[in-house]
This record gives sequence, structure tokens and C-alpha cells, in this order.
Amino acid sequence: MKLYIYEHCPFCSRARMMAGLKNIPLDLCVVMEGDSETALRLTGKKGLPILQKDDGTCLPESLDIVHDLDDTYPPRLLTSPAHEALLAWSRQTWVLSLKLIVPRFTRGKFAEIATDAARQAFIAREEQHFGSLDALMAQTDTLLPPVQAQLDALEPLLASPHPLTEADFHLYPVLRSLSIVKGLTFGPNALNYMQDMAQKSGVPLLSDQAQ
Ligand SMILES: N[C@@H](CCC(=O)N[C@@H](CS)C(=O)NCC(=O)O)C(=O)O
Repeated sequence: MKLYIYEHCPFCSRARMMAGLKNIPLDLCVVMEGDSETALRLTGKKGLPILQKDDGTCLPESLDIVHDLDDTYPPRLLTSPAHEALLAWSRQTWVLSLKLIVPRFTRGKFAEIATDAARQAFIAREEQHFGSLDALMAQTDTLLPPVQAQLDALEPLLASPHPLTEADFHLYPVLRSLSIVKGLTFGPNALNYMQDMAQKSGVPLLSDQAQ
């Protein structure tokens, strides 16, 4: 099986997490930014991740891939309803974090932007939605405090262990994305969760390239 991804992509991280947690062998295929043909050829629409099974069939949509892998490879990991508080936290935090995360993704070290042309294509794609990414970088000081407040509010939610639910496939990708942002302080419970999930899923954090 092949999983087509961008390394930076939080949606792709969801699918990678389930494969890693279940030790499902997958070929990770990184699609270059600016390559709009691969996804179109496989699924008829834009967007990664895409799971290509050994029979050639292709499945897009990260959460569909998460559930498909969980259903296909027993034992099932997702047996409890989604942890509502963690799901709500993840959704709220994602919206507040995008303007910090996106410009840093475009400046990061990822295989999909290993060439100048691919990096420029990524910048152009994101600037269609966000305007000047340099301008967003310049707003860092005003964008950090609301996200820091969210991180502070996460600590009690992670004070005791919780069963794995679909919420973790929202939460970890948000925290992984935030690990590329310099100037945020992760509390001990968040750090413990992030390091544990990175180790168990094999989806690495981005702290080593925080900007
Ligand atoms: N709902 C989709 C969203 C996937 C998505 O937005 N992927 C982005 C990468 S982060 C993408 O491929 N964008 C490129 C494009 O749409 O051309 C999912 O959960 O898989």
C-alpha cells in the first residue's frame, strides 16, 4: 500500500498516525508542491493524503483513511466515542494557529519543498488564502498570546490518561504543527502527550525546526 502525503500536512499526519500505531507497512510517497496531477490522476480531485491499496483503489480524506486502516487491520483501536473536550480544543486551536503555522511550514525543511520551484508553488498556494506570508510572520507577537492561552487551557484536559479516540487524530496533528512555532511554551502534560504519540506513531514532531 502507498500513502501519498506532504510531510508538513496535518491531515496526512492523521493517516500516518494510524498506520504507525498499528504497525501497518506503508510506502510513504511524498508529492511535490506544485504537482497537481498526481492527486487528480489517483482520485479525480486535489488534496492529500491519498491511500492507494494493493489492488490499485484509492481512498482520499484523512479520517476515512484512519477508519479504513483501523477497520481493516485488527484489533480495532478506536472503540470509544471521540473525546469531546479534546476535539473542541483542537478545532478552536487550529483556527487560532493557522496564521502562525502556515508561513513557517513554507519556510520549513520538508521533502515536498526540496526544490525552489516547489517551495515557490507552496508559497503561492498559501498566499491565495492568507495573503502575504511575510506579513503574517511580522504579526507573530500578536498571534502568539491567544494560542499560548489555548495551550495553558489544554494542561488540565491532559492531566490524566485518556483512551485513544478520533479526537487524538485532531489533537496530535495540531500540536505537531504548533511545534514548528518558536515562542510557545508547551506544558508538561502536552509535552508528555506529544513525545509519547510521536514515539508510538512514528510521526515526528517539528520542534527541531521551530522558527
Ligand atoms: N478534508 C481533507 C483535507 C486535506 C487537505 O486539505 N490537504 C491539503 C494539504 S494540508 C492539500 O492537499 N491541499 C492541496 C490542494 O488542495 O491542492 C482531509 O481531511 O484529508
